[in-house]
Amino acid sequence: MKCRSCRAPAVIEVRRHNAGFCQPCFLRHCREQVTRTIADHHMLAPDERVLVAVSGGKDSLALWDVLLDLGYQADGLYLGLGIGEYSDQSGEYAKRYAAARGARLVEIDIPTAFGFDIPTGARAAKRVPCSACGLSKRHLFNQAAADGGYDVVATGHNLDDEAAVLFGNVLRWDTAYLGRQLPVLPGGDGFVRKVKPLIRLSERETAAYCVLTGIDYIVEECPMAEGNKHLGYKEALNKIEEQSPGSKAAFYFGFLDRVSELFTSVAAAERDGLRPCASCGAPTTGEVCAFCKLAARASKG
Ligand code: Q46
Ligand code: ZN
Repeated sequence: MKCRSCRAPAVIEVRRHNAGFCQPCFLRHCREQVTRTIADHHMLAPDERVLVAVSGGKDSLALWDVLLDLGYQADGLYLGLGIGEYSDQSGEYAKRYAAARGARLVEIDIPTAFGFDIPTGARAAKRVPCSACGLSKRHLFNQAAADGGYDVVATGHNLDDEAAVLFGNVLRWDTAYLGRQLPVLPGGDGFVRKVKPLIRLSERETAAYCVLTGIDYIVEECPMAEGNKHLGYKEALNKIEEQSPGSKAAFYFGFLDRVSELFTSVAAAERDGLRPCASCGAPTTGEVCAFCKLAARASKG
């Protein structure tokens, strides 16, 4: 197979685009997809300060790398979740990348800063680990970005992630989640803007990007992910994609272009009811935000 752009031998085939790419043209393709996403959704202005949520995995490191290459002022934020060896190792990958690239990495270790780790916190709050983890990440990324004076938080969600989340939201017809499942969540009311610049790249493409640029990333999945619904949805969509390449992109971008607007009012209504958390000041619907509740339950053990 030959490269679609320059006819040199291809190193990767992207069936969704019915195209092969050589190494330089593939890396350019990745940058172009991100540039197009940022422009289409008005994600970032050139002079804005970006905080990239970095896990040490392929998606977040590829995102950070592309944003730096495109000239954005992008710092990384690594959250230590206290998930045993997995957290120790993923933190090392994040730090190694930052050092090699001469980029700034902000680090927050949840056990050190708040006195609990995600598995313990989840047990104490009777939540599944990914739920305790997800709410902690959302809270702490937002807080760190606000405290550090960043204009925007960027996360490495890729096309496979977004299609799988959409699949789950549609299966349950969760209209509030559907209204919030956007590539850009606007800032205001205590929220820093959140953007997902990798939605036009698949998981396989972000992995190839890292391999072809020599970025070392943690390959192991988080041990808590095992058996979660999200992985099941991904597998189901992978089967469909194998039979008809392009299905995931059609499903997700069709939703963004033609359907998502129908649900944004449901999500907007939710935002209207927000007030500052009595304990930390973060926007919440209750008296105390979900993160402060989790921290309080975890400290009682
Ligand atoms: S880190 Fe956290 Fe993920 Fe691990 S506990 Fe679940 S949500 S699986 S992206
Ligand atoms: Zn709070």
